[in-house]
Amino acid sequence: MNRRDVIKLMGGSTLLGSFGLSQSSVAETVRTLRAFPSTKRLVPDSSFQEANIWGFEGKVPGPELRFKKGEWVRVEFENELPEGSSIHWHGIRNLNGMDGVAGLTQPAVEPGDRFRYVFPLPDSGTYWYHSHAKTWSQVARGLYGPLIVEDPEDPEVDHDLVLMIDDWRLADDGTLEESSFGSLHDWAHAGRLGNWLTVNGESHPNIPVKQNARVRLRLINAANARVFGIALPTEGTLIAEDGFPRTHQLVNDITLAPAQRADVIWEMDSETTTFYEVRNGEPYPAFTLTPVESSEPRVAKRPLSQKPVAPPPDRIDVEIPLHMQGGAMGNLSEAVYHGKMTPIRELAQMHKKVWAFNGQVGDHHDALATLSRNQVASIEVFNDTRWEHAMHLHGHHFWIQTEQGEFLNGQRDTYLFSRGERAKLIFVADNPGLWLFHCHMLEHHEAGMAAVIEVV
Ligand SMILES: [Cu+2]
Repeated sequence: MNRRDVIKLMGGSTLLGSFGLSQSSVAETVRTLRAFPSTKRLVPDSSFQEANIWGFEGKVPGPELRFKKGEWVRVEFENELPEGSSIHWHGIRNLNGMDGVAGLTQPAVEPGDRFRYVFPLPDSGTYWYHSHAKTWSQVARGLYGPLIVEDPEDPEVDHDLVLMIDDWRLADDGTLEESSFGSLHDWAHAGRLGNWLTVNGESHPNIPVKQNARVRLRLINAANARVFGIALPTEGTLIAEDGFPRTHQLVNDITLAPAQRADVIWEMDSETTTFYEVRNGEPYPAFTLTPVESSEPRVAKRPLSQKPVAPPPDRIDVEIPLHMQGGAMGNLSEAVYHGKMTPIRELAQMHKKVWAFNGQVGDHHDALATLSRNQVASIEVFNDTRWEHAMHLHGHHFWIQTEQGEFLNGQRDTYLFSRGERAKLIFVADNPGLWLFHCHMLEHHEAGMAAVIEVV
């Protein structure tokens, strides 16, 4: 498939037809999300400067969008940024034309322009939205927010807390460090790692919670490249990952790669409790829950009821080998770029490309595979690099089968590959369109870790 075919397919897709709904029946309340530059105090000390950020409605995170399963999202995106942008609805099994990937499912929305996103929500869970144009810069500047989809079967809780975790790279005066945007060193190593942790845009926020409350923690990793580990002070029950239900499991800590989410039910007592980030050096306080007295009744602490977890398919129709190579200390000497075999030195210095899939510098143009609808596909990944990668498939959730043949619990949309790891990402290709498959370490994506999977 070539670029012309991609455009033809985009033009030919009918977004609403497959849902049997006419445009008029969905033209209801429309929420506006404007993206524009703003400022924010990231270091809460007046001897530091405010940072220049880009935010939805000028905020980081952007407004919390909360819907019920089956409802339609209607968002008018207005771009008041100095460059093109778009909104991707991460983890939503979306209509392809609403997936928000600039350059693949839509053109970038240019400054002063607008685009209306209209799509249904087939699944409940914890999701998020973020820019999908020049993401390595735009997401790092703050263009993200939570998207929560409620379900009547959700466990009853006293507090439903969304916790969006990010690391910012700040200069010594507390402003955003901008000179290192686009650093080839970052792109070839672990990506843009920050030096300042925020939760919901605040440094170590203190969140009031009723004594002895049952709390749902919706943890979301919004960082460009940092893998977080959040230690729970006492055991919690992990009920969902990447929005999808999983078999309940008592856990003491949560690992979250970029873009991953985890839903945990946690019982508060009457003590002030701090949750620490523990995967990146010394434990660092992420957020604190402070008990408040309240005469309001608490929800009954019934045993949590288990939502059904879909078993993996018992067949594979299409195997898609994916050899990931490149990066610093890697074994990639040359790769195909724009149809031409190119030495790695030239790729890095002339084009800022340092990663390859199957010997090809990835982009949005060529399909890695073309699948017929409802085929069961297995992306058989070999991470032949010295770096971790958080691989994200758009429009679908996959099962993960380890090299030993075991399936991990549940389904995810983003999976963290360790160095040298082999695993299969298995999914039912039930959503037609052009779907990006890429590393969510956003610098890796830009530097070559991207492919398109086409479902016809
Ligand atoms: Cu990566």
